[in-house]
Amino acid sequence: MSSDLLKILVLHGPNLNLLGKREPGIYGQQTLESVESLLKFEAENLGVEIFSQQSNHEGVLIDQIQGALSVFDGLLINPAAYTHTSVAIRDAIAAVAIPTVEVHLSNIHKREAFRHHSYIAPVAIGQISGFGAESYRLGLQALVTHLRSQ
Ligand code: CA2
Repeated sequence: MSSDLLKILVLHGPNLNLLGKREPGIYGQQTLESVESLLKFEAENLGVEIFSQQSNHEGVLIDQIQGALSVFDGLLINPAAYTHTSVAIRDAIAAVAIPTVEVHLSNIHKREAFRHHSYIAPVAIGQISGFGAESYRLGLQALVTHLRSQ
């Protein structure tokens, strides 16, 4: 990665590797690979660099967040089910204090009550939820706009 462009870490939480392969009625037809392509295209348009990783493991996601300190300027994260359970991921984001945008494919506020609460939202700049893969593109745009206005 060159040093002058904004660098964005994109993290996808558990089970998102199944995108496009299971439950298309809830999460859509697009695979994680196609979400990645869309994000790469948008990153090029915006003139930023992105590095993406999916993990099914909370500790791996926390290691990635900790490792982002002094390396990445922003974090775009779909914490998936950890959104609703993980104080540890929230603490990691708060500790590194890297501007963070939380994204969700589905509208978590329209779904089961247990999905309405996010541990991540209070440590994020904002949350985008319910636009399918477009949530990621909107999230990246919002994050870059925020970083450029700092
Ligand atoms: O809507 C979202 O993006 C979620 O973060 C997705 C999580 C869910 O637990 C959150 O409440 C909302 C689930 C990710 C699982 O993804 C799958 C994709 C295809 C098939 C099965 C699971």
